[in-house]
Amino acid sequence: MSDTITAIATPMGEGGISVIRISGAQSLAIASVLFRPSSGAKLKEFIPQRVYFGEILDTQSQTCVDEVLLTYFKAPKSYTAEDVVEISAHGGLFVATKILQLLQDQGARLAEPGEFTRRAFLNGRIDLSQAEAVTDVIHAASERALRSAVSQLKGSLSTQLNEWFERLLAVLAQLEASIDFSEEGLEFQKRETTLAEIQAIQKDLHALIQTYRQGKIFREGAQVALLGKPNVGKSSLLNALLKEDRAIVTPLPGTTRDTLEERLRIRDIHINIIDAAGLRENPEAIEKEGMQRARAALERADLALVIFDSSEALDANDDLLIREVLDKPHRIILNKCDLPQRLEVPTLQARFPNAEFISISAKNGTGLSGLCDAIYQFVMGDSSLNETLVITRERHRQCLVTANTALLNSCASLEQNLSEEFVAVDVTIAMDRLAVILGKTFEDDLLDQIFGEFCIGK
Ligand SMILES: Nc1nc2c(ncn2[C@@H]2O[C@H](COP(=O)(O)OP(=O)(O)OP(=O)(O)O)[C@@H](O)[C@H]2O)c(=O)[nH]1
Ligand SMILES: [Mg+2]
Repeated sequence: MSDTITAIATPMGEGGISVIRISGAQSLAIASVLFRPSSGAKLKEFIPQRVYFGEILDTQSQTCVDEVLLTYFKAPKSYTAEDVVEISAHGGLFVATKILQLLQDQGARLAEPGEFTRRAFLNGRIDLSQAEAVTDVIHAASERALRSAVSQLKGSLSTQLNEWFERLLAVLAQLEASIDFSEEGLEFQKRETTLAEIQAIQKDLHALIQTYRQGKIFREGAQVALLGKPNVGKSSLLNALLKEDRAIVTPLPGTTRDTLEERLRIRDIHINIIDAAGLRENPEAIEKEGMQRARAALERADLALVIFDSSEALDANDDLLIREVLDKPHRIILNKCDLPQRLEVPTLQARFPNAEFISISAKNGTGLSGLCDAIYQFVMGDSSLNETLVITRERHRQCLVTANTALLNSCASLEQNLSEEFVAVDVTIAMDRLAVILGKTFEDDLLDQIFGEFCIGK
């Protein structure tokens, strides 16, 4: 049986209330040593899911530490599926820490980060993808991120994966029956039927993998890089979008040397916007390093905002830029629209035949709302995806990619008339990967990694 753990569940600081949480078989016994309900109720009279008002007593000095509310959740109807007690004290760091210490003195152990949720998982109340969704809910910084996290928490992903798992299990059972009775020349299910079923699952699974780009952007925010040759106004644009003087702006080319990353909110989404050194040919030594960082930012970016100075003619440095950004999703920004225009727009349009061109002035703010709309539309992508299931984690994507390959292999084996054993091996691999996402099978290392991301008390 696991021990009883405790932690402060609210942020470390001053606030309205602090919640101290206890979980494990001894929760109520430990709490009741310190708690004096004003109603005079006895421990065994405590009714689950009911809130009791009373005092926490320092047992040594017999003094009142604080007036608190205590809630008792009886196993399995609690967050961890164990007996849980939550004490809501006044929101001060000292008082919460004092109560935490008193609980430890009575034998509760300080919880590790994420240990409450880990217990909820180990006790089978939620699966691993739901446990991961708990941190996603906590870290959600936008409406869309929150919606997808809550849907995963409620089991939308689990339901889909479990359905595929069960269908593959049925396929596997048929295959194994055919293997066992192959001597007798019996075929339990037509190979075409098995093939059609695996293909149907593979198709849907592949579609789910495709949602990762969108899902990751929802969870982590899109990476948007500002790129252009020196002096086109990248840093000015960053400052204009942030509405603060964040980056240094000067009339000298080569002002920005390092990359600078800031968070920007556009309606209900957030993006990480990166200002970088200008790209140009024949850079000096320091510039070279800055340009390397700019290229790294481009590499990581989901979207490149490619900036040109519309008051100047195109030159070799613009050309260098154009070659480097063509492979990335991009939008073309023509800055300095407040100055006389000298840029050969048709020439540029020929280089970016399908791109959207947005004319702005970072200096006086013209066109910025249109630019924000374009970024927003890029992030939201194909709106048909918005309400359906998305995957948001690299761990899930990797498992699904392996499962997808295995299913394709099993289809190939069926089509080539190979024996059922070959097909079964690949179906098993696919099922195993689905099981890993759900945490039906797991290694402790993986749990340490997942729950290590949590805060203490969650
Ligand atoms: N008139 C006008 N000037 C601008 C505009 N945007 C930027 N500038 C000016 O252009 C010069 C360069 O601006 P920066 O924002 O430093 O350009 P940058 O692309 O970050 O330059 P590097 O960091 O050197 O690569 C500054 O003098 C800005 O004031 C604009 O929209 N209109
Ligand atoms: Mg700059």
